[in-house]
Amino acid sequence: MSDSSAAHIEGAVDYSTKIPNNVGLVNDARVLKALEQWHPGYIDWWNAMGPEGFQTSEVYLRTAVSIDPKGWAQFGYVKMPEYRWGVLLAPRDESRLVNFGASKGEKAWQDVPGEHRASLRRLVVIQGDTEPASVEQQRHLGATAPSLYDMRNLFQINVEEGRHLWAMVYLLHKYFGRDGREEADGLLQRRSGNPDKPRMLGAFNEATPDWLSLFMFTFFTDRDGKMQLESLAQSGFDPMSRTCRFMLTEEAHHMFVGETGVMRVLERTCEAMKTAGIEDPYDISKVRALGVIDLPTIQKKANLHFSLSLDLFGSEVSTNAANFYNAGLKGRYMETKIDDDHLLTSATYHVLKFVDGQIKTVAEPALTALNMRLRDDYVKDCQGGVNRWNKAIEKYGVKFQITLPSVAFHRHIGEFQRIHASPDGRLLSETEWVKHKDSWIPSPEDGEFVASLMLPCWERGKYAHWISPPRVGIDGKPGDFEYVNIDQA
Ligand code: BYC
Ligand code: FE
Ligand code: FE
Repeated sequence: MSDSSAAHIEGAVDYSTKIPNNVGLVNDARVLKALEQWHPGYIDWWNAMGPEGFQTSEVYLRTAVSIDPKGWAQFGYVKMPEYRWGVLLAPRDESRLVNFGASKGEKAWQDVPGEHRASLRRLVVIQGDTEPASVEQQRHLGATAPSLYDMRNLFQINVEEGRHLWAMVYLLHKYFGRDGREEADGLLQRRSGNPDKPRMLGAFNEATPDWLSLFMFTFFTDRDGKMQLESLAQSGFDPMSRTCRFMLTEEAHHMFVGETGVMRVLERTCEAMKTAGIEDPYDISKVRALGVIDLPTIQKKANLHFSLSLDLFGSEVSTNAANFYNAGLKGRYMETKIDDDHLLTSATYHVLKFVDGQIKTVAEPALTALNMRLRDDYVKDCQGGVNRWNKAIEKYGVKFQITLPSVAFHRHIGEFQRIHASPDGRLLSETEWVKHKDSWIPSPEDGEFVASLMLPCWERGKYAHWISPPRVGIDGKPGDFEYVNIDQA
């Protein structure tokens, strides 16, 4: 039996080709060749723009060896540039249909319908662009990792975002011919934050200066990733759906790192306050003197990353979104669980808008309000995590709660981009905004303070002073496990 036959066992990944895959690349010479040609450019990009330093360190990473949810991961020491980035799709369901839009009821498409080619390519490219962007944004963080455990989690996320890029590049090469190839090359050319060749979406050109930002990013921005992937997983274009479904299994870990990361920072701060007998969370200088991050600064970071992530949903009212839905390309969150006609030709949806100088709820056609709807689902999902943070603060008896700011706060896309609003949703003049903004989003001084705590802590089993150790290790490993073996040079 040849290695390649493994690809035909349900869920198995074929490692015989240069690009591990479960899509039968061994029998698809054209696409295999295209991906092999794209590979060196990817490795060059990874070496130039991936994690800075540590490229020769052994990192305890999980690699997908199967797509069976129960047994897909295998853990072991890997040097990041040698990670086996693969093309992995969830299994095909022969009976799957297009479940919404004008083509509802047709068999799911195995090829790109000609009339939807441009829209679909755009969705694939935008999705693909965010993945390397996040790696670029996070590339400096290894140097200040608060523990080997955290460093390993960062690198795990980075290699998986790299794999998500591969996932989109596969679709481009397989289904979009020459322009797909050009787009795949473009994904390696744009750079986060570069004014001449920026990444496509706003939040992916922002800096991730410190580890608290990383945790907020993986909580809020990776969660946008989850919502977008969930709606693309509904796609009538079956390869897109299958690709996104597998990506979602990896996304869960990214959000876990974010939620538990922020949680550990909150716990450490509350614990230090309690020990020192500080009751007022706003006594910032006293709290900072303990070497931990004060709660109001954590709130400001949440405000910033939440508002940047809301921008990723596009305009509240969007004909693009309506067209994507009508075309059967991008559905709603949990589309098939929703009890309605899945056409939305006559339905309405409540949208928050800025009308006559006021923030108001307006009924809009549900089709054009799909971005708003997905954003609402997103906000609910965020709130769940925030509630868990607040329970932890409560346990320490500290009188403080993290809140999600108004969706009108600090926006750069959509209805509220031209106004200023406070976190509790009051309209503000330009002067008021300028006067107060430093108390709502991190000021340069806050940034300097947080940066001053970002000292590397790379001893086995040790954690930086400003963050609590995790409750459990990765892959059942003990707290003092050597998650990254730095000295492998
Ligand atoms: N920045 O009708 P509109 C992830 C553009 S994150 C810059 O308002 P639409 C990840 C828009 O492109 C998930 N430009 O919005 C997380 C359009 O341009 P054109 C990524 C923006 O199109 C962490 C114009 O404004 N995946 O995976 O309905 C780590 C008017 O558009 C922005 C996706 O986003 C912005 N924020 O919705 C790693 C899924 N917002 O066409 C990874 C694919 C809008 O006039 N993308 N514009 O030139 C989409 O579904 C949609 O493109 C969007 C925008 C939801 C992003
Ligand atoms: Fe991703
Ligand atoms: Fe992610």
